[in-house]
Amino acid sequence: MTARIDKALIADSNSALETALQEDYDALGVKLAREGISIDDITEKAKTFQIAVPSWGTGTGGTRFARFPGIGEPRNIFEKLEDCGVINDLSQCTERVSPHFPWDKVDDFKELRGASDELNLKWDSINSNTFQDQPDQKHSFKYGSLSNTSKDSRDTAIAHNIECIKWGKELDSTTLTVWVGDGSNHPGQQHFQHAFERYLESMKEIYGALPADWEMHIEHKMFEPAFYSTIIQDWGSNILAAMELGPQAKSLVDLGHHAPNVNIEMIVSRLIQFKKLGGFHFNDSKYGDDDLDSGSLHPYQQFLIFNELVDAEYRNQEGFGPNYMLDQSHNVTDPIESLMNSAASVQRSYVSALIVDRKALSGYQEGNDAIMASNTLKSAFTTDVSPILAMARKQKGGAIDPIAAYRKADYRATVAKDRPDLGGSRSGIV
Ligand code: PSV
Ligand code: MN
Repeated sequence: MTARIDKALIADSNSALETALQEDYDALGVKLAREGISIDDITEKAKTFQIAVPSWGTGTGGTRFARFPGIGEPRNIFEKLEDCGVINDLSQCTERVSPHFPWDKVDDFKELRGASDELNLKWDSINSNTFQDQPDQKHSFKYGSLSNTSKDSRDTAIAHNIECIKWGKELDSTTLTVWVGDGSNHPGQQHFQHAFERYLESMKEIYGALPADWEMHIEHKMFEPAFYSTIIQDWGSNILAAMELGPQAKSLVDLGHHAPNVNIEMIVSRLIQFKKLGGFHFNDSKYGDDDLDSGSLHPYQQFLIFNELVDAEYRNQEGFGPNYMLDQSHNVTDPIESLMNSAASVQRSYVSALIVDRKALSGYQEGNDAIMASNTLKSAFTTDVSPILAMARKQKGGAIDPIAAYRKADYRATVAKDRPDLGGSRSGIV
């Protein structure tokens, strides 16, 4: 069985909202036309926007204290895919799924390809996992993986990443994302330089196994699980590693992986400038790596990041084409609802950045008119582009109001019948 949202239900849910949407769209069209912008051109661009869904985001998240699973949770990658199919059917901007191995490992990758084809889904970046030991693992990652002092542990981590590339090829993916939790918990525990040398040596072996059309994305994170030092703790170590490895290695920016108040949009600009921006893990954060829903706390920061991205797009910046992906933990919401909301929130930032008056902004920057430069950005940010997002979804066959249509479909209750609670882990971060 393939669980889906009935197209008739989407059409029915849309019919009640269509008149109001058209009125709002026309009114926004008049406002944008005054600024010399064609709303239909922006809507066409909005329709091209895609952001990948992380397979693990479809399950209820948790903290190290507890996890409170909901009903009808997906129990394996096939069921996770079904949920991703629902998200894309309603949102129409999430046609890619990013798997995490070995969590999503299957015996038959052809079967998995068949399942994604049936749901009109494609595969995004492959995430390797060397931050936990597998049940039959001989050489532990307790003291690190790619940078472990033990060659056996390092070799185990290298072999896993190379296997991930092999599995990724079966899914037509072209990116490997490497995030490691390697680091130390005590001052003096680790020799910083030697640990980084070991990491780079291991990464070079994985890089050597990359097909010519693949990229390797390195993800930095300030802390956790190592709380004193982390091997790739910031974008500095990240870009150094990417430069050391070669042109196929780029940096990935997870919004939650920085110290509070860090100017992430400037990091993004630097990575663009040096052709090292590989991609994003979008989420929001108040304290640390909270993995809150994208744009739920800092929508202006998310917009400012897209201001840099759209600027690079308009300038046809060489080597620019980052992967967009969500990476969130949904502890108290239905993951499908959070993922739909977040995808739309990131798409909103993109669309808002599209309506920035770039010529005027450039003039204010050259003339050092700080107030007007800032107001130019604010003007785009405070323009409500919701009608463009809804129209883009509708024109692609999605829902004007994805959450309302999803709730009307009663999807969770329906799939819960086929997905009994397995009573698995109720604690820990997923
Ligand atoms: C680490 O916190 C991270 O952001 C990495 O992207 C992992 O692959 C993911 O979360 C899941 O643990
Ligand atoms: Mn991440």
